[in-house]
Amino acid sequence: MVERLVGAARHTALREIHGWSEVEDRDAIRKSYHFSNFSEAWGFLARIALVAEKMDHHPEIFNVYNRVEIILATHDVEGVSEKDIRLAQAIDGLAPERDRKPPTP
Ligand code: H2B
Repeated sequence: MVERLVGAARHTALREIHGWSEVEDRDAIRKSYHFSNFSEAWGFLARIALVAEKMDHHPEIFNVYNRVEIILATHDVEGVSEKDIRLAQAIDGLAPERDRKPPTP
């Protein structure tokens, strides 16, 4: 049974995924990715689709030209669960290296 992440477990989980932030008006997390052009952005989305289907957990996706915004939430718990954290990590694994790690100072 999947549970909504709250408290210390939530804090720790969110610290493990770089660049993801909490959505303001609902319990979900979001991240934006930027590419050189539409083709690169769409290639990224195609790879996300395969991973999401395999995980049976699906992101909300917004695309405008070279920009991709991903929002993750778990419907069953109306909030963020471990499933979203795992999908966020998988999506970051498909992203360009610059979007996976904190910027070097
Ligand atoms: N995706 C997301 N983001 N949240 C869910 O709760 C969810 C899903 N549930 N994909 C899955 C499918 C569920 O509807 C099926 C039946 O497993």
